[in-house]
Formats: sequence, C-alpha cells, structure tokens
Amino acid sequence: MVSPAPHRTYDFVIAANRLPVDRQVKPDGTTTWRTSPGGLVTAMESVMRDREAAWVGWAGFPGEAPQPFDDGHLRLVPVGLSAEELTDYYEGFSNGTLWPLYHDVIVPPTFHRSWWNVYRTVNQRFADHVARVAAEGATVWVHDYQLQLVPAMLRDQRPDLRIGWFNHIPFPPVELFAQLPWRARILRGLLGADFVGFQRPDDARNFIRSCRAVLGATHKGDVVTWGGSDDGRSGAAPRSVRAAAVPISIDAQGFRDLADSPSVKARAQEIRESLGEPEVVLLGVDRLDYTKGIRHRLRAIGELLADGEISPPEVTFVQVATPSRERVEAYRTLREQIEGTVGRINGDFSHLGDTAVHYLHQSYPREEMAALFQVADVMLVTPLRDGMNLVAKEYVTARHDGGGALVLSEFTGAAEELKTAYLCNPHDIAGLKETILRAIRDDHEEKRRRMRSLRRQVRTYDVQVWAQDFLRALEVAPHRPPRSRRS
Ligand code: ADQ
Repeated sequence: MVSPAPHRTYDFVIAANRLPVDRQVKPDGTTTWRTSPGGLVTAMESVMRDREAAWVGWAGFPGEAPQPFDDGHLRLVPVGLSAEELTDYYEGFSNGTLWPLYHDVIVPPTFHRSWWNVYRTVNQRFADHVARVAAEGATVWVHDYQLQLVPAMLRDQRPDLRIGWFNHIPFPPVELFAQLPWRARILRGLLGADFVGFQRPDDARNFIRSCRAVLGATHKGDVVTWGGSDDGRSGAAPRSVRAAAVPISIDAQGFRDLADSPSVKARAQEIRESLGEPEVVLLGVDRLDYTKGIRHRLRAIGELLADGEISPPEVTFVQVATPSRERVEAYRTLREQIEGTVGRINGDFSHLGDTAVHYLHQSYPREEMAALFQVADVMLVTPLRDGMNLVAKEYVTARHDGGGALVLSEFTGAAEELKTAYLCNPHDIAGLKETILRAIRDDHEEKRRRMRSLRRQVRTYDVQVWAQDFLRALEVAPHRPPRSRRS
C-alpha cells in the first residue's frame, strides 16, 4: 500500500484521460495553459468549489510529464505518456478496441495483446498518481472507458478511498462484451469502485448482466456483489458495488446566456445571410466518427434531393464534422467516404451560388457553435449509437426563442430524456427521410410545443444536477441516495 505522501494531498480527486487545460506555446517559446472549453470542466467547477481538489490526466502532448501546477483552486497533476504508449493505450486499446466494441461493433474491434499490456501499464500509472495526491478517505471520481482498471488498482493501494467511475459512452450488451479477451479483468477493474455510473439504465443493466455472466457475480436490484474468485485464486472479501444511470447534461444556463448574447445573435444573422437566406437550414454537428451516423444522414439527404422533396436554395444542409482521431485507420476511411459522398451530392444537386450541402471539417469556438444552432431550423442528431450526445441538449438550449426542431436517433442516451424530439431509427433510411420531412413541414405550434418540453428537461437536469447526483450516489454507495432528484 502506498501511504498518503508527505506532500500536499486533496480530499477530492478527478482522474480523466485528459487534463482540463491545453498547453499554449508562445512565439518566444514560453508556455501557458488555457482551460479547455469542455462540459466536464464546467460540471466539475460546481462540485469543486468548496473543496481541495486535484485533477489527474494526460497533458495533451507525448513525452515527460510537466510538474504538477495550480490553476486557481485546482491542482493539475499531469500523467506522462510516451508516443508509443499513446499509440497503444489511446489510439489502440481505447479507440481501436473498446470504442467500437462498446458502440455495437459498428466497425470491428481490433484485439491486440500488446495494446492491452500498455493499457494496463498506463492505467496503473494513473492509479499511482491518484494514490499519491489523494488525502486519507478522499473521494475519487474516475472518468470513462480509457481508465477502467483504475478503480481496482487504486483500491489495492488505498482501501480508504471512496471511488466512483462514470462511463461517458455506452456499456455494451454481454453478447458483445463477451468478445473481449480481457473481459473479466475489465469488470474486476470496475468493481474496485463503490459506485459505477452510466448514461442509460440499459447500460447499467448490461454491466450487471456482464458481471453475472463473466464473473459469476450476484446482484440484488442495482447492487452487484462479487467475491473476487472467478479466476481460481482466493479472492478478497466480497464487495458490493452499485451500478445505476446518471445521465450527463450541459451547463444549460451558461449556454443559454451565451446564445442570448448580442454578438452570437448578430453572428447567427450573418451566417443565415451568407447561406443565402434559405427557408430551411438543416444542420448536423458531430465529431467525425462512424458512431455518429453521418453517412446514413447524407444518404437520406441525397435521396430527398433526388426525390425533389428538398432543393437548394430553399433548403440547404450544413454538416460540421469536427476532426477526430485522424491517426486511426477507420477514421481516415470514414473521412474519405463522407467527403466523396458530399462531393457527389453537390455535383448532382448544387447550382452556382446554391449549395446543397455545406461541409465544414473544422473545430469552432463555443460562440460559433451557439450561432450555428440558432440558424438551424432542423437539427439532425442521428448517431447509430451514442452514450448521450450533448449536441442535442445544446441545440434545444440555444433555441430559447422557441423555434427549431430536433430530429434525434433512438440510439442516443439523449433519446431517453428528450422524448418529444422527432425520434428516428437512422438505419431505416425511408423512415429517416420521412422524419426529416415531418420536422421541416409540421406547423409552428407543434414544433414549439415539442421544443418547450425539451428545453424544460435540459434546464431541470443540467450538468450541475448531474455532478451532484453522481456524488450523492457515490457518498452512500452501495445504497441508493435518499434524495436523488432522478430516482
Ligand atoms: P462526444 O462523442 O465527443 O462525447 P457529444 O456528446 O456530442 O459527443 O459532445 C461533443 C461536444 O463537442 C459538444 O459539446 C459539441 O458542441 C462540441 N463540438 C462538436 N463539434 C464541434 C466543432 N466543430 N467545434 C467545436 N465544438 C464542437 C462523449 C460521448 C457522448 C457523451 C459525451 C459526454 O461519445 O455520447 O454525450 O462524451 O458524456
């Protein structure tokens, strides 16, 4: 056991693949750190306010880790990763094995023992860093699929800690999870936590079923009990771990204020004008990822154009595809396919000055995203599988003017909550086309009614409620928290 170190320790520690800051190198060679504009940072701010908190994560560039440093009240503890480790742990095991396996095997997962070995090594490094900075009895919140072994590795060293883990992506059905050669070790890693949180109740159920099938664990309601002896070794004392859904959300007030600012409104008007004041703007905003259903969406749009149901300049489609994981083969292939399809559609259906599909392969500041959302008459969020999908929640929040319409895939976590969206099955191209047309053509009152209810949902269950619900559940795990706003 690593005893709490003599240096400064913290009673709240977050472990996530990335630190919430980006390094900026100035022309004179000096470096500064800038807070990355992410939902997680905002969510954590609300729960870190009155605590001594540390955040353990990779600093965003390969090589030796910078020394820990303070950013306001928060202690940042960089974890060093070599270029080879990034290839094997991050691009390899996390994004080439786990990501496709956990997203319904949309592309086949790759299993490499060498990737697994590096994943283990890196998880151990994260656990060691957390063990060093966590105060006696501290609360530790571990994030996401890159760090599934950390809870047990940490528990081994620091049984005094209260450990929670949250999965930002889906947890697959046992029939798929069982393909993973290291399935038992992943589950044992997670069972080192006191509470494991998921986006949807189905994800929590999938996890519990996997624990039963793979480890022979028992369960009562949402509490899994496991004796620790599935591999024939005499195990530790049985542990009980609660697994439940705590769906993530956005900083609704912050995003609404941003969307309401005069500069964003002016920018929205400017974008609309530059698109040629179309009657209907359709918008898609996704990381360029095969889970997001961009190809299926383009197929539906292409057919609607071919059928003459929509046409520029009256209707135009804007697809923002954020560059993502460009060193992973499946992502490079996807980009080529998407750009080929956009080229073909525009070749067939655009006219000089009237573009059928505007395709933007770029990252934008939050202000630009908020302006784009305000321009969108119909937002197309049609992933084949998505843990939650924050774009859907950002869109309904940005449209506080009451306008707009949200087409939302049933296969997103968001669809569990945003039930008055125009729900669709993105695999069913005919159905998807019908749903898009309905979202375009329904009368204003029907659309406003739907959007009102969606906005209320996001406003009530914002990211601050999410973080508080998670921590409340962790505090009393394995029992249910007495006053959770969701249960
Ligand atoms: P992601 O797969 O990254 O997250 P999502 O939830 O949609 O997906 O979040 C994307 C974020 O990036 C949104 O805040 C969006 O506004 C922003 N964004 C997208 N394109 C952008 C661009 N071009 N420029 C700037 N910003 C852009 C994972 C899971 C999701 C889960 C989240 C949070 O896959 O299912 O909702 O984590 O748990």
